Amino acid sequence: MFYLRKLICFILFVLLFTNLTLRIIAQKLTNERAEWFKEARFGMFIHWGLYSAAEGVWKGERLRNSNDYAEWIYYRNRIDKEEYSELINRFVWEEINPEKWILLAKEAGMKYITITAKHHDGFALWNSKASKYDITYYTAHHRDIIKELADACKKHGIKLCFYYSHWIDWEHPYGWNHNMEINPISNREYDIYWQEKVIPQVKELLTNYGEISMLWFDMWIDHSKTIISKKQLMQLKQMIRKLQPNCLINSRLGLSIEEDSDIDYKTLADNQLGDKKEDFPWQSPGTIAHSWGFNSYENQWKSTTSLLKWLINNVSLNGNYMLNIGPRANGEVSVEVSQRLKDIGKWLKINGESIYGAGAFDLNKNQHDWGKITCRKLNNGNTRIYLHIFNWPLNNKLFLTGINDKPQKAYLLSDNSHKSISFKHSEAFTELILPSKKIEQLVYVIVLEYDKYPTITDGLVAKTVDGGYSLTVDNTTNKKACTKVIRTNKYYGSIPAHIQIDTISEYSWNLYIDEPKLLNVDISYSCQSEDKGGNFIIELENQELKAEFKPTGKLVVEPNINMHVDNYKSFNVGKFTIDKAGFYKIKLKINPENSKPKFQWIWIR
Ligand code: JFZ
Repeated sequence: MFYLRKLICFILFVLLFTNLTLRIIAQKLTNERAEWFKEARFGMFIHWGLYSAAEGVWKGERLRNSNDYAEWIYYRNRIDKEEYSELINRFVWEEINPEKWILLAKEAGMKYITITAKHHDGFALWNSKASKYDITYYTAHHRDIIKELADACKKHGIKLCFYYSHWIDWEHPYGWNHNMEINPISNREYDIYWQEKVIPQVKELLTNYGEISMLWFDMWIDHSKTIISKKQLMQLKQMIRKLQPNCLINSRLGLSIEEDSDIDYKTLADNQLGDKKEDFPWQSPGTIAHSWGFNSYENQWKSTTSLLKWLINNVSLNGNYMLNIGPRANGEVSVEVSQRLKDIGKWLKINGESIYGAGAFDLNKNQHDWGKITCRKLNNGNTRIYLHIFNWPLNNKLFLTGINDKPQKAYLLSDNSHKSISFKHSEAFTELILPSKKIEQLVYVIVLEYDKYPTITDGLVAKTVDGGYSLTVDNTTNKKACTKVIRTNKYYGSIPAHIQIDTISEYSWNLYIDEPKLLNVDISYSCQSEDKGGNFIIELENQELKAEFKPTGKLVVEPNINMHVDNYKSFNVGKFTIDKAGFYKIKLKINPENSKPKFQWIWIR
């Protein structure tokens, strides 16, 4: 009996230990594999295939459904497979040169490319032994675009990655297409597709084209919700690990990084900006207009500055950005696309230090209204903080709230001579006196050099560009309050974020005020009650301002009957005197009585 218990304990211990160590090792390897990816930060997505020749139109009819993804035309416009494959005849082969795409990526400052080796239409851009539905067969054995790209990538030092549509395949009789939600196939049938197309094709891609840096799968729902089984995904993943152990795999394989720590990075939804700092690698795929594949009806182009800010935003949260080009069937990249990429490249040539290999700093992502911060630790123990100024202050004074250490030096990244920018520092506040703005850079970057990794004072409300403090329902120290914030997009978002006050409540904010002054205090709320009653007190140390809620009534948002919302109005409640610079706590105490106010913000300046 005794021995049996000992034996069971021993077995349990071994199981637990090996499982744990294996998981830790897996995570560690994952991180090492993804080092280049974190360094790279910016990549090119290329959507190119038979659909490129349709240009978003089929037999005179534009893409069906309100969705303009031109690479979906086969499915959306219910095209016959043989007719669809005739699109190959529109390709202008003598003009097609994939090396040009690689040169464009290079000029744009991108470090890797991801080409749609096989998209949902099932058509392979390489010489595939596993399926005749491929480019070499249809071009009478003349072209293998994947091979040409692999050579160009090698020549120009760009990492090569493949998009492979594993889940959806409209060409194979047993590949998934969404109509199978009403006309299902069996798991056994799906496995025929899996074993005779997916597994051999991915094997070809990982065997015949040299080093592949990542595979970008595209199933945006979890495997539990569709036909693919976890077993099939594991089979695919294990084969990839065996063939190319350094190849990254994204979460759109259909396994989340939460379910499987061996997945290398998380792919957000299409054009979804990062919103949260993460410690694992992640990426947003983005388009410059809307469609991924070439669409002749495209007309809403994002500006170069928006795209650049998107890249900066992601890096400031430890993320990557992969921006798409959809070349035409003659290989041409439209000028709207190439011009934007070249302009981003020009910016990166000068300012790339704040992007490549840089990452998030510890301050709150929305701390400052002037822009975003990235950070880099140097080998000698020094740290550089990069302030990306999206909104240059009119008075040329830049306020940085929350860093406790004094920088050793400040300069503009685009200034070759690194001429010092003057600044003052006290406690948790740094004020920079910027040179007057020139208009050469889309976004100016200021470098702050520290002789160590600077510490922060967390949770301070930052001084805004115009010198005030905005105390909101989101930046209160009362964490619970933030979860009670009411946001609604009703009536074009005309109802601001607020907290409904039903009982006696208290909120507080921490500030660093950098100079003695008289501060005006305003509060914004909505109060529907006509009854007298309900009051609030705003306190700063031993000073207090007291007032009663006033009815604010309703607001007609649009000149349409019945479109009325609560009216949020700002009221001045008095002044606070600040005798000396320092840390302060501001408290708001609300007694709603019958008035049931909705609190929005306090503004101090
Ligand atoms: C997929 C593809 O269907 C599309 O053609 C393109 O290749 C894009 C990059 O990826 O599109 C998606 C991806 C995610 C969602 C919807 C469509 N999603 O999260 O709902």
